[in-house]
Formats: sequence, C-alpha cells, structure tokens
Amino acid sequence: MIPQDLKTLVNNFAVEGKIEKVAPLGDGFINDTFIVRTSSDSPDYILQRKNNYIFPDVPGMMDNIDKVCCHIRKKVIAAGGDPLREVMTVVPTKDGKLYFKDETGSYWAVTVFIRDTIAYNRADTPELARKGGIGIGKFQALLADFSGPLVETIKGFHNISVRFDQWDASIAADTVGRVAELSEEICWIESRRKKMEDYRRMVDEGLIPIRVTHNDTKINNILFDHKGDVLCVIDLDTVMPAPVHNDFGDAIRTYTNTGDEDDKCLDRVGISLPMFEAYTDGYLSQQASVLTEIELEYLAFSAIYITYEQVLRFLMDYIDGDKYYKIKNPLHNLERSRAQYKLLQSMEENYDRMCEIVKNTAAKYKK
Ligand code: GN1
Ligand code: MG
Repeated sequence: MIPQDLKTLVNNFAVEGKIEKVAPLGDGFINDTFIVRTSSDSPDYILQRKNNYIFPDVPGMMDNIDKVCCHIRKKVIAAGGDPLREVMTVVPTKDGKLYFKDETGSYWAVTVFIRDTIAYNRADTPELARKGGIGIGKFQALLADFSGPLVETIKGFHNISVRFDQWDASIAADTVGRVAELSEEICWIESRRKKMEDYRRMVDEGLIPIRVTHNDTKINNILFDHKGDVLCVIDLDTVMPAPVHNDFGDAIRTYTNTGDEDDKCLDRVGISLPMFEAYTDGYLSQQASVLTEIELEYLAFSAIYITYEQVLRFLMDYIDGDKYYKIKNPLHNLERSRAQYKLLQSMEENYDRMCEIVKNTAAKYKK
C-alpha cells in the first residue's frame, strides 16, 4: 500500500493534528507496523495492520486490548503516573470502533506512540533483566483483579496439547515435502513430548491456576525509559487468561539468551545464569507472595516449556511452508528452530541451578 493510501486510512481514526508522514516501523514477525508522524504539537501514532490469518477475531482482540488498557490506566492515574506513557492508548475510528476494516478485508488499529523510550532485543546487563522482571511482575499484579471476560485471541496459544495436534497434522500433511529431511529435528520434539504433556495436564486439572497474562513477554515487547525502568508493556494482542508460567518462560527465553533468537552461530547461544537470577529476582520481588507453591515450583520449568514450544512452532512453520512467521530467507524458520533448540539444551543442562535460584529468591521475598 502506498503512503498516500495509508494517510487516507489513518484519517478514518480520531487522531489529532495533521498527518505528515506514515513510515514502516520495526520488523515484527506477525503484524505490519507503521509510525504516523503528525504536526509538532500533536502526538504521533502507531498504525498496525493486524494479521487476521493469525488473529481470526480482530474485533474481539481489540476489545480485549482496550479493556485491559482501561483497567491499567485507572491504576496508573490513581498512583499519580502518566497514563499516556505508562499504558497503551487505543485510538478509535471516527465512528467509535476500535479497528478499521478496509475494502480488501484487512484490519487496522491505531495507538498513541510513546516517545523517548528504548526497546531491546536482548538484555545487556543483569540490572536491565531485573527491571524487566519487575515490569512483568507489576503488569501481572495490575491485572490480578481484572474481572471482565477476555476472548482467547489465539486458541490454545501456549497449550502444548493443542500445539501437538497442529504438529501431528503438519507432519502428516507434509505440504511442501520437508519432513523427510528433518528426522533429527523431529526427534528433538518427540523425545520431550511426555514431559510437556505432564505439565499441561496440571493446568487442565486446575492444579496450576489461570490468571490474566501477556503471553508474549519477549524483551522487545516492553518499552524501557532512559533510567532503564519498564515504562510500558506493549503488544497486547495475546493478553488472555493463562498460567503465569507463559510470561516468565517467554521472558527468560529472550532476556537470558547470550545469542540471537535466530543465531546461525550456535556457539553464541545459551542461557546466562546471572541474567536468569536477575530477572527472577525482579519478578519475584513483585510476585513471590502471590504465587502458589506449585506455580513457584514450575517457574524454572516454564522457561524450558516455552523454549521447547518455540522450537516446535518455528519447525512446524518450516514444515508448513512458512505461513505463520515472516521470514528473511528460505531457511529462516529452520535456523530459528535450531538456535532455540540450542538454548533449550542449555536450559536443560542448567535446570537444577535454575530451580535453586527460584527457590532461594522466593524465600528472600516471601512474607
Ligand atoms: C511472535 O508478535 P511478536 O513478534 O512479539 C509470536 C510469539 C513468538 C515470537 C517469537 C502472536 O511475537 O508467540 O514467541 O514471535 N507472536 C504470536 O519471537 O504468535
Ligand atoms: Mg512484538
């Protein structure tokens, strides 16, 4: 779509000021994101084309996001914070809808752009990881009393049983004929299947509680301020009722990785225990007295669970012919899966130490 069309599109929303420029922003794997620059005294905005192959109910999703933001905004205001910086603001269309559906059927949404923030792809220091942990701990705490119903924006998002159903179907279909060359990688998944199902059974049986969680807490979904504190948690497309483990696990997957998510140089990839300890410390400083024993017991495991799931999801997308994640080269999903597998192995090797760190940190903060 050419920029002029995007300007016209943004004009369907109740934005302030004159739109000067609309330009692509970042390289998200799922949605298409643009920055909307306006005349100087008005806010800038984020425009997103929501991927409705992945999110089948965009109206339901936008309703979730708006409800969650309203809930958080009230608390930010009550605490004397800045509601335009500490929580996302959804900008409705001029006729009051939370999204705009264009003539091609694409869904678009606008939020206020938060200036002067920093986003990271990896934590540089334990101090940053600690602050990230505090941020997600607080985010969960802010939503602890959220009572409105939320739609499940992606069915069974981190439910490994649902992922196995998809996985079995992908392997059986083998639509682009890649299964034969992947016996080693497929074995990575199959050999750990039972362990993952055992965890999920505890969720299904109600032993592990369901709370409102973010479900995509990778570090670049968080905006930090210049002091290194978490300012605002963004990318709320997947906020849903789920176990807290999803948020802890996905954060550990990204904050502690010494390499990149798709690193081709596997020697660079592994878990940094100082980063793990720092994130755990920040997170439990907020949540230690809220979490149940079983939630604490499975925190370290959740990093393994979510990283395993990510190995599976990247590999499954490669098997499916790269339909889900945007890729930068034909082997990208396979490279991502291999790099995440290296991280998984490193977590498995360090698992006992991770459990010990969680236990000691919980004891430090438990009242
Ligand atoms: C996607 O949307 P984004 O880029 O923050 C994905 C996550 C994956 C992540 C892998 C809705 O996150 O689940 O963990 O890529 N989001 C969705 O980096 O599938
Ligand atoms: Mg994101």
